[in-house]
Amino acid sequence: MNTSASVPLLADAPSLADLRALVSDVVRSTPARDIHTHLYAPHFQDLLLYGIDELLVFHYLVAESFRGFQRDLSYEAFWSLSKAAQAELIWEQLFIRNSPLSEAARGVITTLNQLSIEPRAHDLPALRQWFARWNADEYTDHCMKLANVSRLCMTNSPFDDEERPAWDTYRGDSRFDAALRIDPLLMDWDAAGQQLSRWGYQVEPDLSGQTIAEVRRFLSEWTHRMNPLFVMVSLPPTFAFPEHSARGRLIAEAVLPHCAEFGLPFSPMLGVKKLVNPALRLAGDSVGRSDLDALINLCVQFPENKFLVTALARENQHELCVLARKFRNLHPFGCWWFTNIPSIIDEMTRMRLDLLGPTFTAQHSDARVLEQIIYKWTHSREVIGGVLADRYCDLALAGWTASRPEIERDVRALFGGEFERFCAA
Ligand code: RAT
Ligand code: ZN
Repeated sequence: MNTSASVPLLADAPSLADLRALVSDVVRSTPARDIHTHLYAPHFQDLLLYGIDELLVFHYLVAESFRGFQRDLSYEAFWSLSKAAQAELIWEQLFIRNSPLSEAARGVITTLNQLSIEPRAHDLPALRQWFARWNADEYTDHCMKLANVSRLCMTNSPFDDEERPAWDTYRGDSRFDAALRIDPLLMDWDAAGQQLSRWGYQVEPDLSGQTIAEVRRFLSEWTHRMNPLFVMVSLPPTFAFPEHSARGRLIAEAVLPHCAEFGLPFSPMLGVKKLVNPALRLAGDSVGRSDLDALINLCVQFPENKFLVTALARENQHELCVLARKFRNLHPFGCWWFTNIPSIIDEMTRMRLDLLGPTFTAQHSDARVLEQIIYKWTHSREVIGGVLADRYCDLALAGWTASRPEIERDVRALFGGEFERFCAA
């Protein structure tokens, strides 16, 4: 922010300090639509995770704990422990032996604090008792209120054996949206095709015959069942398009025509290197730079489709913004996973505002445990609020003082409004 600029503020304009306070208030009080989480509506029962043990065994914290665990604790020994025992080890490692300075560790403290729990005043058994008194339905409302989140989008996989049967009896939940996740279909066609055959679809390993039509029938049936906001997949840094592969053909001939027919965005999440350390299981994935030419080709070759995109590599963020300037069927969203840390949220939000104005979705939580929406949105709002305050101050110094309704409009756009406009287009 350039506070020493010589352009005077208008006489009746708020001071820069007042403007900062106003922006911060708007960012805190504007509800966010959380467009990507791994949370489930209470109907899905045990799939909705909450409580102190779940918070502590979050895979981000597992990865961090292993850096400090004694060498004689093998990965397998850790995984063979009960969840409570794993949580105790992580608590000891990240909160007692060290200060919880990392983003994910601080997140546990922010969460407890906003739940009105003094973390140092309790041991884990006492904390467990506190969480055990809630029922899932009321607790969902409570956490959404504390996080100031208006809706949560789930990640829904027809290939998940635990989740699939629950759809038979699900009648919707006004707090939750669905997203149709199809990683197995695109990343492991051999196995997914066999599964589709077992479910009665006429598919062939080489995609011949009725295969494409049958994959579309599968997608249509699940789209009717789930009523998803979009169709999503996470892809490796090596993803290319077009591509002579089952994945390339399935995207071009089944997934994108399906999305166009139902008016759904396709959401490639780019840049995950799966299981670079398989022993860490869910915590073992890493990041790599993607070649965004694949995205250019998708946007050019499928102008009737909409692409809702996030990238994992910091190095891809600038190019993604530039591409969004070129293609209005491309909507960047969120600071995903390893980029969901204050230093990078700050950098990405500034860059996106510089290049796109308020025409992107600033953040999603990626929460896997219900209470995480509290810290993820609190921390993100702190950073995004600071970036926006700088920006409105710079604008005021340039001669345009935004009013409260204008700031509210812009923040609503960044917290879900632009996403809704993009989906409706
Ligand atoms: O951020 C995460 O929790 C990751 O493990 C992934 O789930 C990622 O967000 C994804 O959706 O693939
Ligand atoms: Zn995710």
